[in-house]
Amino acid sequence: MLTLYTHPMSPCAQKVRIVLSEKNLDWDKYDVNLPEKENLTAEYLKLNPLGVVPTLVDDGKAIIESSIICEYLDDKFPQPGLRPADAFLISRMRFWMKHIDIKVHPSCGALQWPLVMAHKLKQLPQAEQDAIIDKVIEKPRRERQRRLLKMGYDAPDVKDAVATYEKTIVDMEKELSKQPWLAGEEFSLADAAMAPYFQTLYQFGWADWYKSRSRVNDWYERVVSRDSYKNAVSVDFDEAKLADLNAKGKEAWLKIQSYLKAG
Ligand SMILES: N[C@@H](CCC(=O)N[C@@H](CS)C(=O)NCC(=O)O)C(=O)O
Repeated sequence: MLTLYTHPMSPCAQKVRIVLSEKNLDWDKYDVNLPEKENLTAEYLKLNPLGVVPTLVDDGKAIIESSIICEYLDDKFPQPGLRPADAFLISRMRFWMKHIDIKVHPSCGALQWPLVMAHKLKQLPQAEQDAIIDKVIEKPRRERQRRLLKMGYDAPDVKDAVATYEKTIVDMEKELSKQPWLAGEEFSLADAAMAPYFQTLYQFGWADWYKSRSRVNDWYERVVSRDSYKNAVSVDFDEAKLADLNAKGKEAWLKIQSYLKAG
């Protein structure tokens, strides 16, 4: 039996949920309470020493890191396959997955975290805020969260995140002029991995960012219309939640636009 430790708003958990759904697998869901830092409890750290979601537990064995989980699922449950047949296209698929892990994911964190996570922490006394951030396992993440908590959208991380997203969208527009999906003629793990990072733009009301790029916009529309996306992502965003996130994203969008304009 498969159990996924997840969170509705986590893009890297969403990508695993898309893959589970593409493969029509049965799985149990455990929602980890990230705002309450359940991910840093001793019990959860036994499963995932990095203290993050997602974690997949298969037959008692924990698999961590979302891209590795996606490849594990494709190895263990090969039908339908989510990797291209051609070795070069597999290399392209892995390029995108690596780019997402290294660049897009932290950028998404910089844009999203001040709007959804920092708010709760800021209600605590300063010493408690510091103590919570001190427990974050990975140093780059810990320091990023500290900066974002203190500086919000004025943190340098946000400016870098905007540049990374912009370059990613431009590069995708180029790639998608050659082929319908990021790694060729078929939907692959690369598309499953990228899609949640566009959910972030959509949910905060920043869709104009990609809508002016016709191929990227068309790609995302095709992704969103798949059952896997509806089951894995859209299901967690009802109208009330989207309205709340849209409202939270309004002021941030002005800042993002000013960073885009400044280049
Ligand atoms: N490289 C990891 C990143 C995981 C990650 O950053 N997860 C976030 C949610 S999207 C998390 O658990 N954050 C908890 C925290 O920052 O305290 C993966 O791809 O699995």
